[in-house]
Amino acid sequence: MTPPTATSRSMSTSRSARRVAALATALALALATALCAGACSGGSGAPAAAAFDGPPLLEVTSTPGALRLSLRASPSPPQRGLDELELTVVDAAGRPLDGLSIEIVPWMPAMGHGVSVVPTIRGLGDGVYLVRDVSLPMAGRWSLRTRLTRAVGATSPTSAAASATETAELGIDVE
Ligand SMILES: [Cu+2]
Repeated sequence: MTPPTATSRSMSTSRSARRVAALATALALALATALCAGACSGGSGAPAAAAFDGPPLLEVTSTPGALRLSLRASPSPPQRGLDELELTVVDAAGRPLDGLSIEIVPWMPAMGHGVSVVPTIRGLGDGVYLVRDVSLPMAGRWSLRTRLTRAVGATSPTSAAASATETAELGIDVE
């Protein structure tokens, strides 16, 4: 084995020096990013994902009773404006239900009005559905009128696949 020449040794030294400098730059950037995540608000980049920590705001059984729903909000408790909700749906045996077709209509019972914004709902798996653009423009009691439809399969070899609809009123207080 031939020892490295002086030239190649100095080249490799400057290469590793450059690597150290690059690493230091990367660390400085990472630190700045971490600090910014804690202190900056409304900066550029992707919006922070909503957090749905803690116990549900409410848990209800649907009508006629096939499903159990639990609801979390972000922010929690819900604030006036556009909110995000996380709806978890399981069957009577506690199994998560995916593939449901869900409709949610915000309604203010005391004043007899709804809203013009239609929430968007996306299944995330494990019976969890992300509900965005939930417009709650006034403080007070709201009812989220919810319809959940699922395919229940053909009842006989000659009949078409059927569906079953369950409903629920999710009452929430908006600050
Ligand atoms: Cu109102």
